[in-house]
Amino acid sequence: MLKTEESPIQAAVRALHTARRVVVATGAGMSRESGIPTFREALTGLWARYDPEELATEAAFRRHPARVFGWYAWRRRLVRAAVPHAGYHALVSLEGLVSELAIVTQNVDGLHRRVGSRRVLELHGSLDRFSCVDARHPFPADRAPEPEADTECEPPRCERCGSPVRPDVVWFGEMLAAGVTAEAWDLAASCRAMLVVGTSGLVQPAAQLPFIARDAGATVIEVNPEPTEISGVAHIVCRGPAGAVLPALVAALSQGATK
Ligand code: BV8
Repeated sequence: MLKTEESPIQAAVRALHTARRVVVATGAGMSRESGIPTFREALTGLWARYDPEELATEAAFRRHPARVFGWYAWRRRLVRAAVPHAGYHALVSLEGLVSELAIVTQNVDGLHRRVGSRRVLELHGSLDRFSCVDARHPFPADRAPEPEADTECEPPRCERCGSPVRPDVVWFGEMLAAGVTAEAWDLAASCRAMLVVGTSGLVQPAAQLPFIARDAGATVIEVNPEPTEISGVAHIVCRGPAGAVLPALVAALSQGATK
């Protein structure tokens, strides 16, 4: 995919320039430069001794509701304090440079929506929403307790059935919502270019998206400072942080657009 004298950014610009439909698939690395730790890093403080894949399950919540609810309250505080970096704003600008752009994110922090990206599919739900664990009755976010310190926190009870309230995210062992999954798979199978940003490609089924795009003939472009499970399927690899690579990519694309 790379011409000999081309840099990865130039090759990516060439692919984006001709792509009618572009999908950007993002993972936890997309929020790293906004101060939100990724899953593979050690968690800080109270949570350093727990494995996220242990805490992010219904079984953990039913066994230790205050610990799991407190962990999400801690993450919500991090997210509220987070400032979306230049890479987020570059993706908003990218909407004006390609015919059709959709963001499919594994992240639950809502940062793409916060900066104004228009079409965002949240495969794994959102920290901003709550529902009860037994019947998934919605629970008003403004009623959720917001403990100041990083401590365990008893979840509120559902006003309709009395079961404990959980964050409205997809836990390990849970199915993704059918609608958003179907839409994301359709986009991956019909896009002409897919930017894969900040994901280790370890969590299924989200990790299939770049493979679906590649099999459908799209150009797959990875943006990540480290090699990942996706690197082997990417036609173009931009080795670097999202906060630097995405602005550089969009600046080069917009210069090309004005030529
Ligand atoms: C499912 C929401 C059907 C919650 C998340 C055994 C039993 C049950 C299931 C399984 C099983 N074995 C496998 C499975 C399937 C399981 C899975 O994939 N497990 C993995 C661990 C092997 N998947 C599921 O359970 C899914 N459901 O399969 O249902 C089913 C049902 C029953 C039984 C079988 C199958 C549901 C998965 C969704 C889980 N929920 N999030 C919450 O957030 O608390 S997943 C969560 O972790 C994130 O959403 C994200 O998806 C994932 C973390 O991955 P990444 O985003 O890639 O982040 P990571 O930290 O790994 O990597 C960061 C990357 O960023 C790195 O590459 C790094 O280099 C890079 N980076 C760092 N800095 C930067 C950067 N990049 C750019 N710029 C930078 N500055």
